[in-house]
Amino acid sequence: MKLATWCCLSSAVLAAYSCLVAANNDTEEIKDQTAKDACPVRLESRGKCEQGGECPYQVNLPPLTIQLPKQFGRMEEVFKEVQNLKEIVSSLKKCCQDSKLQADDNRDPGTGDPGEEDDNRVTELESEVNKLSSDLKNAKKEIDVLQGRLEKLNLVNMNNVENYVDSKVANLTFVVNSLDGKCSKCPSQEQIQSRPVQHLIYKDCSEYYTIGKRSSETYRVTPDPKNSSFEVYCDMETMGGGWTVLQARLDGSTNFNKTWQDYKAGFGNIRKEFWLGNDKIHLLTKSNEMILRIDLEDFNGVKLYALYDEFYVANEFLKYRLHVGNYNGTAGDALRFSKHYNHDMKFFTTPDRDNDRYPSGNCGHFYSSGWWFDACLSANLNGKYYHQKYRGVRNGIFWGTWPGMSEAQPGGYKSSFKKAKMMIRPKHFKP
Ligand SMILES: *[C@@H]1O[C@H](CO)[C@@H](O)[C@H](O)[C@H]1NC(C)=O
Ligand SMILES: *[C@@H]1O[C@H](CO)[C@@H](O)[C@H](O)[C@H]1NC(C)=O
Ligand SMILES: *[C@@H]1O[C@H](CO)[C@@H](O)[C@H](O)[C@H]1NC(C)=O
Ligand SMILES: *[C@@H]1O[C@H](CO)[C@@H](O)[C@H](O)[C@H]1NC(C)=O
Ligand SMILES: *[C@@H]1O[C@H](CO)[C@@H](O)[C@H](O)[C@H]1NC(C)=O
Ligand SMILES: [Ca+2]
Repeated sequence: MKLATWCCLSSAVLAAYSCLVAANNDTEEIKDQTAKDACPVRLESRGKCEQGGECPYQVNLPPLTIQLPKQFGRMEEVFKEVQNLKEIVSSLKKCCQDSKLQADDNRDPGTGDPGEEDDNRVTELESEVNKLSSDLKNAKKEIDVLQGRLEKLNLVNMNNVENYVDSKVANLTFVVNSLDGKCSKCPSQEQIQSRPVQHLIYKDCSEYYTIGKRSSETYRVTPDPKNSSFEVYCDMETMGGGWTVLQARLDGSTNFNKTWQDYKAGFGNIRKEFWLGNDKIHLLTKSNEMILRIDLEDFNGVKLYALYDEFYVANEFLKYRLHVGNYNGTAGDALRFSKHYNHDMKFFTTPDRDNDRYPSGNCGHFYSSGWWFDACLSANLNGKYYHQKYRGVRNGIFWGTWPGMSEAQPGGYKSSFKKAKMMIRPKHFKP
C-alpha cells in the first residue's frame, strides 16, 4: 500500500493550496472576504496591539487575476476525489483486515488471495491513487513555478519600469530626430517648415545640431519628457558645436550673489550672463552621459579651456552634488586641484544654504556666490565680476590653475577674468 506516502503528499499540497488562497491561516476569514467583495481594499483590525508595537491589522487587497495552468483548475476536483477515495480505501482496508484475519490461516505468502475480487478492487484503487498522487505532484510543481514568478514580479519595482520607459522614449526620439536630420538634406527648407508634422522632443543642443541647426542661439529643449521644457542657449561653433550652455560671464551685468532658490531656478539673461538653474542642469545631465567644457579668457586676451569627460549634477534632494572626472585641456584641472581643494563630489552651497566642508562658516556667504564649495575653493566661476584686478577677499571669478594665478602680485592684487563659460554635450556626440 502506498497510503503513507499519499497521506504525506496530500497534506503538503493542501498546505500549498491554502497558502495561495490567502497568506492567512484563518479559513473563516477567506470566506468572509469573498462574501464582501464590494470594497476592493480593506484594512481590518484583528484585536489589540501587542506591546512590541505590532498590531494585528489585516489589509485585504483587490483580487488579482492570474492565468493558472489547467492542472491548477483540477486541484479542487482532484482533492475532493482524493478525499472520497481516501474514505473508500480506509473502509476497504478495514474490511480487508477483517477478512485477512479470517483468511490468514489457509493462505501461503506469494500465492493468490482467496478474496480475489476485493483484492482486484484494491489494486485498481491503488493505481488510481498513484495516478492522482502523480497528478498532484505535477500540480504542486506548477504552484511552485507560479510562486517563483510572483516573487520575481515583486522585484520589478516601479523605478526599473520608469527607467526602462525613459530609455525607450530616449531611443525613439533619437532615431526620429536623426531620421529628421537626414531628411532635411532632401526637400527644400520651406517644405520642411510648412510640414504639419511636429518634431518629437529635443533633449539638448546636440540634437538640434543633428537635425541641421548651425546657428548659435536659443532653442527649446526637453531633457526629460516627464518634466517641463525650457529655453537654453546653444553654442554651435566651439569644437564642433552642439553645446548646451549652463553658465556665462562676460560683462558683469548679472549679480551672482543669489539664494538657493535663485540658483535652483536659474537667473540672468541666457543670451548674456546667467546661471541656467540647478534643476535644469540636473535634468540635462541625468538623461545622457555628458562632458563639460569650461572656456576662460583673462584681461590679457589669454584664452584657455578645460574639458571634463564626465559631468553630472545630482538632484536637489542630494544637494546638487557635483561629479566631474577625466580632465583634459589647457587651463588646468582646477576643479580637482589637490587632495585638500577638490570640488568633485561636493554639494552645492549658496550664501543662505551651507553645505560646504568649511566648519566655521559658509563659503557661499564668504565668497558671495553659489558653487560646489569644498573648504573653500580652488575654482569658482560664479564669483563677483571684476572689470580689473582687485584687492581683499578673493571673491572674484577664479580658476586656481591659471598661469601666474597663484603667484603673489605686487600690492596684494588679484587678477580676474573677462569671460567664463560652462557648457555640456553628450559624451558620444559626433559633430
Ligand atoms: C494554522 O492553524 C493550525 C491550527 O489552528 C496551527 O497548528 C498552525 O500552527 C497554524 N499555522 C500557521 C502558519 O499559523
Ligand atoms: C535603439 O534601439 C535599437 C533597437 O533596440 C538599437 O539597435 C539602437 O542601437 C538603439 N539606439 C540607441 C541610441 O540607444
Ligand atoms: C550678497 O548678498 C547678501 C544678501 O543679500 C548681502 O548681505 C551681501 O552683502 C552681498 N555680498 C556682496 C559682496 O555683494
Ligand atoms: C522637474 O520636476 C520636479 C518634480 O516635479 C521639479 O521639482 C523640478 O523643478 C522640475 N524641473 C524643471 C527644470 O522643471
Ligand atoms: C585628451 O587629450 C589627448 C591629448 O591631447 C587627446 O589625445 C584626447 O583625445 C583628448 N581626450 C578628449 C576626450 O578630448
Ligand atoms: Ca560650512
